[in-house]
Amino acid sequence: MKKQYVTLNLENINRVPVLQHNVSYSKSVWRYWRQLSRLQKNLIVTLIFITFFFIFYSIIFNSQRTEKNVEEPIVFNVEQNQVSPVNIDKYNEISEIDLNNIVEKKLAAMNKEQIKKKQRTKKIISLYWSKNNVDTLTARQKAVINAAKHAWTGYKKYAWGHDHLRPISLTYHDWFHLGLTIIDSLDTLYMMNLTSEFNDAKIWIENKFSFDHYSDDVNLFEVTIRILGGLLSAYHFSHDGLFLEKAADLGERLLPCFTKSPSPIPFSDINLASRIAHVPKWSPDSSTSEVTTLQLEFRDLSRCTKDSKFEEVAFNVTKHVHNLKKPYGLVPIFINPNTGQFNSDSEIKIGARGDSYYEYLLKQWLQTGKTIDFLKDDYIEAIKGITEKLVKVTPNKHFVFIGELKARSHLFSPKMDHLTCYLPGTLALGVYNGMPEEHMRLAEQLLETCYHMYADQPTFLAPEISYFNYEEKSVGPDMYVQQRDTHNLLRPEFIESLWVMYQITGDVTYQDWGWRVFQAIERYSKVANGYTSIANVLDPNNTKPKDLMESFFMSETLKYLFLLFSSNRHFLNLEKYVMNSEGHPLPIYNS
Ligand code: DMJ
Repeated sequence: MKKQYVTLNLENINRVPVLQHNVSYSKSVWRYWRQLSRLQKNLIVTLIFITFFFIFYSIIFNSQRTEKNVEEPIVFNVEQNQVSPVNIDKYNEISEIDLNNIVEKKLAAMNKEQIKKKQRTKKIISLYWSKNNVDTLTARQKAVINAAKHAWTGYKKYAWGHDHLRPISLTYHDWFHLGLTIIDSLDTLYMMNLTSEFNDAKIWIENKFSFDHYSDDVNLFEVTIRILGGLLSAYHFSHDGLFLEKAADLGERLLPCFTKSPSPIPFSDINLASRIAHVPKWSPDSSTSEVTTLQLEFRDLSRCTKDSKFEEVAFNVTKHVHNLKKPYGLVPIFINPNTGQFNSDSEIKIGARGDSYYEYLLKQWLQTGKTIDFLKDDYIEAIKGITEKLVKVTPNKHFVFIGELKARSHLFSPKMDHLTCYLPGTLALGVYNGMPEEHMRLAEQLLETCYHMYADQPTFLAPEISYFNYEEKSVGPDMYVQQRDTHNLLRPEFIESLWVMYQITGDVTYQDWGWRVFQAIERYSKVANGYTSIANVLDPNNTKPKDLMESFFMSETLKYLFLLFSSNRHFLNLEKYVMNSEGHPLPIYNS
């Protein structure tokens, strides 16, 4: 059948009456205007002029504000599907309590489903940012947040609930089967205001994180600094009891390491389900840095739970080591839990297995409000020992570096682990808190050497270990890398020291150094689904990705970069918090 169309002339239907209406309307306005007196006319013209002026002014003013915001963004709540973006400028002058009230009002205006979602979010957003530490994000911080989101997205997609992401094979790696990356990331996500990610982590902890399911042996030190430390700092930031509950459960399960040992030195390994503690499979000894790097976390757990047993057992270790004879105030890197004595055949070093003994002397002293004198004395003596026995300078480039004393002979070895680069930050923190001024000079010199560990490689990424030629007549380069040490695990120590130095001195050079390292990470370690350690820092065209993203990349490296790039260098106040060895902030107490 043929279709028939009817054409309606809409133009004619509509136009005529509208036109007529407009004409008659404008005629009546004109008539009315002519009837007005001159004064009335002048008044109306002036009013119209003023109105136009205000409209024009407000358009210009708003456009300037928008431009300003583009330069220095003030959007803090990066995640869109949470409580609407927190405008830091707006909250600059209001107290923490006011901020809570604002969030309360927003919650009240939401529908039930939204409220259900937000109640988990509420605590997260409303507690961290307060009048004193509120800040605006810099462009560099935004870049770090993007990196954290990228790392987290890959982890969530391919390794959720497992310890580490393998970002190239798109699978996971388990060490303790404890979801290490989730818990190690909590406070970093919190500080970055990545609330949706934080909530996902929290829900996992609530529903899946139960030690009864784990039958594996774990390392006391690693689990303490990563899991206990991570849970406790998440608890302090969010005030959410879930984290403390899990921390206390873990603390109880770790206790047999101490209580079953015949000496105050704990066993290094434990089965979290059976609670059987033992020495490591490969040695009768525990690592000295490991047994002396538990105290911040166990003390904090005691203070939070009001149960002193955690603090007591951990502090007994420190007191015991204090009473042992230490060559030059320095500690051999192995100690036996059965005898309670150092293994005198072991090396003395500030890198692996020695490092955080020195760090926790200072930090325990700070955590307890500078009230325990022997910690300060042991620290000062140790730094003196380091300066006299381990610090040397290369002849040409004048690199100040820290070497090691070999096992048995105690002969000097010019080998410096990247791990040692935490020391400049610790030294600076000490000076800031009244330790001898000369420590600062050493801190600056060491930090510069650490910078060269990065800057002198074609990838701008540091190797795991660097060696130095320090003899006057030596012909080789001042600093060099051995083939077996060319890997970079995205470790945090250098960045950590940069942050502390920047916070204390305000010297922006440290920010610029950090930025260069971050750019190198973006260039050589970023892959489509996360970040990877690389095996070769010596060749930009052949970095040999190792397909592993360690949990400390989120807990420390990215967190310290984020803090380093803040325009408010006291964003995280070092007078209120002390960072544990895994970058988890814990509060400072009076005693
Ligand atoms: C982290 O797990 C901690 O910083 C630890 O104290 C030393 N090693 C790694 C990072 O390099």
